[in-house]
Amino acid sequence: HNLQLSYADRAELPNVHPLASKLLKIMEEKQSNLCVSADVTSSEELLQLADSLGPKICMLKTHIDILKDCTVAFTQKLQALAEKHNFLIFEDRKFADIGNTVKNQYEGGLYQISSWSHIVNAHAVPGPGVVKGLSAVGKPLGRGCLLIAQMSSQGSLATGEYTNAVVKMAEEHSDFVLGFICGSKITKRPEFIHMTPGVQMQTGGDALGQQYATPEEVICSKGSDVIIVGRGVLEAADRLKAAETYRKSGWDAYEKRMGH
Ligand code: BMP
Repeated sequence: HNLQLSYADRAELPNVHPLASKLLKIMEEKQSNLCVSADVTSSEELLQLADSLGPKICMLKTHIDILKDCTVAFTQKLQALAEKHNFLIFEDRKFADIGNTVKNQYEGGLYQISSWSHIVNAHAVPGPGVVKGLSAVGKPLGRGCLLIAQMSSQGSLATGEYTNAVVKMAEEHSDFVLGFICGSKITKRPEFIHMTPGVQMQTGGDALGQQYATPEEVICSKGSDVIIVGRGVLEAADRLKAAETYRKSGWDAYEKRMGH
């Protein structure tokens, strides 16, 4: 019956991660459980997307390493847009190495991800050291992390016992881990955020193993919290209109789940 707790209620839970609380409040305020996956290759285009879609989204997901022209000025402008439109930035880096290495990858290199991204994610496959390494960098900065518990792609190995072990790892590091990448609700603890990629209005997939569910299925039937939409928005003739369609569809599914 935790499904009945509203986003706003969950934001006030005593053990909620501060960033999860912030996200839940943004979602309630903007009536949006939509995270747009800004998978474009030009930083100018990404900034334009962030500025135009900003009012519709609770979060913007990036793959910084697919940009052909990333600069420090770009990440500063992106942060300013996140402030302006009140959304969080999630760099989908999928860290997956020993603690000492991910620490360096998170803080340094070309992208200095910890300096601009509120949220990152990690595979649990290396064991808890990956979370400890990321936490050493991110926690002092007030950052948070999602663990990849399931994947949307066909033939994913992240299932069953693996998924259960990821949930346990998150519970043991809830000072830094605020939720999951997953296909459905995988823990009853309402402090954790469930975020689901592989979302389009039409089910089906792409030629490389991606599999899609609808916003209604993901939020209402599967009990997830946030829909992550890339090409459903990016390949639309009118991206702003498409983003509004996904926002409304995700929000209506949430209202339905709440019994409103
Ligand atoms: P699209 O909606 O265009 O299929 O894009 C999905 C986005 O979510 C991509 O950026 C992809 O890297 C990411 N993603 C995914 O599709 N499935 C997962 O299990 C995890 C992901 O991060």
